[in-house]
Amino acid sequence: MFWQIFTLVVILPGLFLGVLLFGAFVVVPCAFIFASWYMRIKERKLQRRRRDGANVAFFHPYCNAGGGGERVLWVAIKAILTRYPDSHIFVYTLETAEPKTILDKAQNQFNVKVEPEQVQFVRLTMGKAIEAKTYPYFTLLLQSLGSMVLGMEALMKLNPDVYIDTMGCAFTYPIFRFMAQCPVGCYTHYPTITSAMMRRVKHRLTSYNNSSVIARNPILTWCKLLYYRMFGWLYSLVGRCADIVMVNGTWTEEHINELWGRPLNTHRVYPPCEVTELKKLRSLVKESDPIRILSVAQFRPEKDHPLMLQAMYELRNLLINDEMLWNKIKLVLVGSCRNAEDEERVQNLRDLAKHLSIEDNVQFVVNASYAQLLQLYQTSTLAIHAMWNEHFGISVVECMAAGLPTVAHRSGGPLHDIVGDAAGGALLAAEPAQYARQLLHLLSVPRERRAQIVDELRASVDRFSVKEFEKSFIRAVEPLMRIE
Ligand SMILES: *[C@@H]1O[C@H](CO)[C@@H](O)[C@H](O)[C@H]1NC(C)=O
Ligand SMILES: *[C@@H]1O[C@H](CO)[C@@H](O)[C@H](O)[C@H]1NC(C)=O
Ligand SMILES: *[C@@H]1O[C@H](CO)[C@@H](O)[C@H](O)[C@H]1NC(C)=O
Ligand SMILES: CC(=O)N[C@H]1CO[C@H](CO)[C@@H](O)[C@@H]1O
Repeated sequence: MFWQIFTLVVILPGLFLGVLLFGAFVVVPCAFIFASWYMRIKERKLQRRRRDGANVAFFHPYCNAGGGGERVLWVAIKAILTRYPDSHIFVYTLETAEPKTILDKAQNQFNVKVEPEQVQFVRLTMGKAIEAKTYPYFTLLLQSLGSMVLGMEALMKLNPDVYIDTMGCAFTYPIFRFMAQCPVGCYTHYPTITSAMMRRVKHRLTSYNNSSVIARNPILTWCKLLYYRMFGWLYSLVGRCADIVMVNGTWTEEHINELWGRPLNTHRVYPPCEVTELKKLRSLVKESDPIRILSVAQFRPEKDHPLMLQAMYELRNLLINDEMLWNKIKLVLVGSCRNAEDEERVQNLRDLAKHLSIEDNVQFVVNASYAQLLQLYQTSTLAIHAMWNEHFGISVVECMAAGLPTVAHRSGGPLHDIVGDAAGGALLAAEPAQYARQLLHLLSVPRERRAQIVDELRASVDRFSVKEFEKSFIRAVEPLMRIE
């Protein structure tokens, strides 16, 4: 009884008063100081920017790696320099190589020429914080928090006017959005977490980096699911801090929209593909040559070479009355083998071809050189692609650029990104019989029409060219570069 009265009369009012005093003497003044400091920084930055041009900073810790992500980085830098000549480019990086070495590599590998005085490198040192091997457990979360540490280091070293992330480090966005007071743009190749990953945990599937102990134990499964959910929630929270989002294709766009839910600020900007050289290739097919159907795909299970062999089998059934034509047709499977498993796969494919008794019409070219591949592009008549749900399908784009009418799988990138409006020269299929019909359809195109189809094919891959990338990239980042 006494305690209840005591609580009512003393503790509760005391608490109330405490909160009130705390609010009046600590929170409000702090907020006030913070706000004025904030405005001053913003004002000072704006003055400098008006006078000297914008400082545009790219976050790309591994800018010398020479992969597809780096091509995006360098082409994007070049595009900004061309469109906004008075801007200053900075690259946050962990690389220790000399600027000249990095820029030379960009020129040799991607054919992008940037002068050393046009770009400055801001060297970061806390690389360990974002390496997956630093964290044996909770890799996803800890790595992301690590990227925040790296982002803080970056901000300490340079506070830019525009921040663009091309590595997909979403956890750095709030830092630059709120602490640096600058607009944030990002180019996302791949969401850090996808709902497919969560589904896999839920259904207790062991995939490459799961541990089977977790998959067998329901409580651990539940914990892991909770962890993924929480991470997904955090990821969507930080992702929404980006003012504009660029994604590299339909697949990524769908996932990012699901997670970040900002379709109006999300732009699809296809990465620049090097298609100009392939577009210059001239066909060297002679009347006496075999009719080659080319497949360019590593000998990996997901590439689904057996589907191509079954399609050939169906094609032979269609050509039962035209032995002459069938004897001329040759499926050429070009691809590399990475290891003994791949070699075994090739052997199995040979056996399957024999089993379907089409072995005389199938040719394997393992580990072809680039020169050999170019020659095959020029001496083939059609191309085929069979992988289900491929995210993009650069090999399809390359075959089309080389002027080969193509039949691709009706799913993923070929369906949503590539074949869409290729007009006649590129077709889709899913079943072996369908493949066979589409191939036959392309084979029976009359010669006059064929030249026209090839031109249309080549024109359609311009959507993936460097020029188109520059145009879409500039259009997307325009709002960031405007001074309001
Ligand atoms: C799972 O593996 C991928 C690729 O190796 C890695 O990026 C990711 O951080 C790993 N996730 C977890 C939870 O270990
Ligand atoms: C986008 O990036 C991912 C990851 O690198 C890749 O798998 C996918 O093919 C890319 N999409 C396009 C359209 O290039
Ligand atoms: C193809 O290359 C891989 C790795 O470079 C090698 O292990 C393999 O033996 C090669 N296969 C053939 C048939 O040349
Ligand atoms: C990294 C890891 O633990 N991978 C495991 C995923 O599950 C398979 C199947 O149980 C194991 O063989 C892997 O070692």
